Amino acid sequence: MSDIDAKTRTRTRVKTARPKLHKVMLVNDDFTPREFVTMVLKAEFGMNEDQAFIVMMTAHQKGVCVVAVYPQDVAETKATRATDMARGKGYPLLFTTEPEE
Ligand code: TYC
Repeated sequence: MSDIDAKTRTRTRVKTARPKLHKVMLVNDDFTPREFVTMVLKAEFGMNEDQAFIVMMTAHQKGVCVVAVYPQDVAETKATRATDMARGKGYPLLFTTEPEE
């Protein structure tokens, strides 16, 4: 094979695209008690009291706060479980997911 042929051959891609991580977002509302939000953050996202309080207050003041990032399936499962915990008590608390940039 000539040099020109070798240079123009297509290379097999070695790098595998890393799947995008997804953010779990905490959305503020006017009804869910602060203590309940903090409890859910600790129970589902493994936060301690201080971490959970900061995330809860950030959502309370800004309207929304990033809770954590995970692979898509984990993010969706955790957001659903956390939201369902609130529905079980009749609260409108909402966790959403979105792909990281
Ligand atoms: N805003 C709620 C209240 O004052 C507390 C709250 C905080 C609710 C964060 C949801 O994502 C939330 N009781």
